[in-house]
Amino acid sequence: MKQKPFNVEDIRKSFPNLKVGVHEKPLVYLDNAATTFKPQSVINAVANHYKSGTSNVHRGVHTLSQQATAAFEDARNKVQGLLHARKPCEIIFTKGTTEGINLVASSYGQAFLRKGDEIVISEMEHHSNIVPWQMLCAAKGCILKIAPFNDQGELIREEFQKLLTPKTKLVSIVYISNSLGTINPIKEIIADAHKQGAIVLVDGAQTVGHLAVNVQDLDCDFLAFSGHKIFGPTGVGVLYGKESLLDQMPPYQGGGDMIASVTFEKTTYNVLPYKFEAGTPDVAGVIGMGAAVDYLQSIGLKNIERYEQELLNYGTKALNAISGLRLIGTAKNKTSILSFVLPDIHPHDVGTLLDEEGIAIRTGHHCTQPVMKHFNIPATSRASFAFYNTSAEIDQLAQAILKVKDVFR
Ligand code: C6P
Repeated sequence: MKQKPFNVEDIRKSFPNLKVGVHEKPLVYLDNAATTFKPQSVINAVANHYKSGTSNVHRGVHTLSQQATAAFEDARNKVQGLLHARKPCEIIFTKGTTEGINLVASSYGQAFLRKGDEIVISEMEHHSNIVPWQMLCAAKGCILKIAPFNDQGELIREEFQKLLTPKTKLVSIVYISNSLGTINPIKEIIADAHKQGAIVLVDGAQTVGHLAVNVQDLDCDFLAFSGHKIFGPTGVGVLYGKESLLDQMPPYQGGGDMIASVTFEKTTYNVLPYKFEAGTPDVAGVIGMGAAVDYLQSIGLKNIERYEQELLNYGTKALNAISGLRLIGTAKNKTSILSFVLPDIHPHDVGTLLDEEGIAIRTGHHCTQPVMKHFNIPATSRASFAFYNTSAEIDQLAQAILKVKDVFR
């Protein structure tokens, strides 16, 4: 796909939501790790499906159904291209990252994990990559092991390696932490785990759409992400899985579309990827996610990565200049997420006062309570950038934080 030169002002014009005002101030949206705004092309793709293309997929011989099926499968090809997967059948459409991880825990876990087997995750996981494994361990008698991170928020590789034994059957690790911004050395982690014969699931929720991802180069066995964090619709996502593994796994849910034949005596299952896509999918959402992939490709992941690193460097300097402000997550290899605390000011107060200035950030534990426990804090304020943010917006953020400090002085 042809890429235009990177121009943030042009890019901003594609996002209608950037134009809204909050408290009669222009909106500064810095909550992109929670969800991203949608370019007009994504909004059009979803609206056009409902305006003139509404139909179910894989079920009809009529024209609209054929067209919807073609657009739906085209979105699968686009995601395959984005992730550099070997085949489209390795792309399973889900509701999002959470469902992708639950699918693996439930299907792979139930079929292949046994009592005493070990699962390794890290201390910086989102709850979506903790709770499904705890549930599996409770059901099957497996053991969950936790790889720690240091006070910069970097995974301690030697400690992780020490946890890997021949009993380790599965490793599930976040690529980029949503509360620290740390970029984990995921390729090395995957290689470590494979040496012990463990399979690896990568939580790519904060990665896809920010870094170029090549699942063949990483050699991950599974990777999950959400459409709404890659400038696509909410309610859709992707689980990538190696064909050889997906083929061996039992279905996650039963219902329409995932079967080859059904009798009361015996049901046989559909081929990949449909075996894992029971019921009517979010057709418009998947088509919208395909449009989001097109949009990302038109800007170029390398350009996005470079620009977001510039924003991170600028933002880190700006926030470090505020006396008393402490950044939580100072890894050498980081992406554009800045979590911080201010002495004696609760993050919820920071969030509320920034909102009055038109600045949207997230405050709380960010669904990573163990990360908060590590730093012995209840919550952080988190500014998270996307490629449509600007250094001027970061200046506004810094000014507004100074104002918050004045209010509490
Ligand atoms: N993090 C945040 O504000 P879902 O909800 O399924 O789209 O994504 C879950 C998820 C899993 N892993 C990571 C690393 C994530 O960041 C998230 C979602 C949002 O940070 C909402 S809690």
